Amino acid sequence: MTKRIFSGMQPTNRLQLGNYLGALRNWVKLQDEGDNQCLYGVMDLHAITNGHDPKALTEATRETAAAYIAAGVDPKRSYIMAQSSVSGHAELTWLLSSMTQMGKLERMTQFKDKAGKNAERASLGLFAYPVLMAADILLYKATHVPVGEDQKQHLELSRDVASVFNEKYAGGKEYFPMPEPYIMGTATRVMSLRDGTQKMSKSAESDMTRINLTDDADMIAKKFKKAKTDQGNVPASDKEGEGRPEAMNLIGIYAALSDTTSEQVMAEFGGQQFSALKTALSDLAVAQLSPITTRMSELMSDKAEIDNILKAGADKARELAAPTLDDVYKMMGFLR
Ligand code: AQP
Repeated sequence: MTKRIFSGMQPTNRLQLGNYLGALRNWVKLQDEGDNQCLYGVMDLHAITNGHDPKALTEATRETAAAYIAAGVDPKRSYIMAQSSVSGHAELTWLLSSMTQMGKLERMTQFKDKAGKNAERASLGLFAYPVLMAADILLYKATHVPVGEDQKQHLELSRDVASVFNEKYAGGKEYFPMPEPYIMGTATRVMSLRDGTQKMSKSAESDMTRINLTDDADMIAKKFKKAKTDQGNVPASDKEGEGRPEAMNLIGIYAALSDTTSEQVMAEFGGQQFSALKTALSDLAVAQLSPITTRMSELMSDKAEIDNILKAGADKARELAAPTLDDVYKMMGFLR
């Protein structure tokens, strides 16, 4: 069976190493696997829910698309589009929002995390984020969604919304397939370089917490050199690494970049000073990321070309989505 895969990233800032190791490089593998049909959106509608700068959004949208392509997503085989250019995302969100209970949205931990103590001031968009995500997936009848740990709860809500629709408007038939989480064997959770208990994030305030896909070799070396560690040496086992999140994070990043396991990294570096691991890590990161960085900057030098790629992707995506949106309107009783 052909798997239809949907995923995306928010153009909230420049992509960081966690986006690459946890998602992007897996997308490329999925594109190259079997006869998967992959759609990778630049999720600009999601990106405005926490306040945004219009110019920065435009640039980040292009740069995110450039990162996808530079990392190996092929716009000829996979769909790459800006979410906002396919109006079905927003339309379906409205239709689905009327069958999503507030109580379910209130239980979403990401809303609680992102809204923080100031939930009263958070936007309706941030609260409704999971409904937009459900629409993103269902609009294309995606069967599989590569997700990180933090998105599992949202995917569960998408499944819930799909079954409510199927029950209410499709007479219990599976009009929307239940989207399955696609957990990649190599899925990695990359943590901040300054605090091993926080995930590396492109919108975290300090740039020193993350490696950006646009960082040059010197910057990568500087960030790893300054990465927080502890007084001890590199742990040689999980037991030695207990309660040492920063140390285990560097080991995890090394393992992910070198396609090995943390155990192998600990066998190689265990007992040595952190400086040895940090130097090796910088070299490895530079070797893996610099071709992507170079390609991104080539792509960004021709913005019209990126815009064309996004436009072509949106045209294809719109075509794919149109019959579903039309069905949904009709099934819900709208005159078409
Ligand atoms: N640190 C991470 N480790 C592993 N995977 C990660 N992802 C993000 N950070 C890490 C994965 O990247 C994809 C895109 O994420 P997103 O842009 O939708 O937003 P996010 O997950 O909230 O990522 P950021 O970088 O933290 O963005 P901001 O700062 O805007 O919130 C997802 O598949 C995610 O799992």
